[in-house]
Amino acid sequence: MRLFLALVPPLELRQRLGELAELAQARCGGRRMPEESLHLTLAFLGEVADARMEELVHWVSAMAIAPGEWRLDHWGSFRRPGIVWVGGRSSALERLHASVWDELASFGFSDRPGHFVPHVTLLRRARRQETQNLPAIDMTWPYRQLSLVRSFTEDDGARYQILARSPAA
Ligand code: 2AM
Repeated sequence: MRLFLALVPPLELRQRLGELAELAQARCGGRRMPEESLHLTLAFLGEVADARMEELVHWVSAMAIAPGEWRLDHWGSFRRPGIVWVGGRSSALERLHASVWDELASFGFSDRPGHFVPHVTLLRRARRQETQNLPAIDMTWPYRQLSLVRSFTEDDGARYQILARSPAA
């Protein structure tokens, strides 16, 4: 199964991100991420065997993370596959990303990316990636726990299921 570790936004922020996704879609086209699917990926694990998934559920369920606040302050895009996102640099998230990958290495996961760009994908397959005239962003995302998420591919896009959460810090 396809798994990743993510931060899930609090409800109020999720709604605001959903509104931004609508604005962005009106300008850029493409497919909007459903509001309930919005997240920040901390670590993409790819295909994972069932037995390994159980180990990960135990690990995440007992994981203590330092709580923090992520400030989102800019729009961005990745050329392929037409991703439009909002995000912000954060040394706290970089530390969390590094410590999660250090622990993942002990499980044998070695696809640690060289570069971490904290972002929330709002659109996929955007026709245009002109974000310069979209409204300025200044949001704070308080986070206290990490989620282990399963991704299912369906005809109209991916669906996500939370398999485990770390205890709220
Ligand atoms: P994206 O939003 O920038 O596309 C579930 O698919 C999550 O994992 C998405 O947030 C996606 O990031 C990320 N993801 C998917 N495939 C990936 C890959 N090959 N490498 C890194 N992250 C990936």
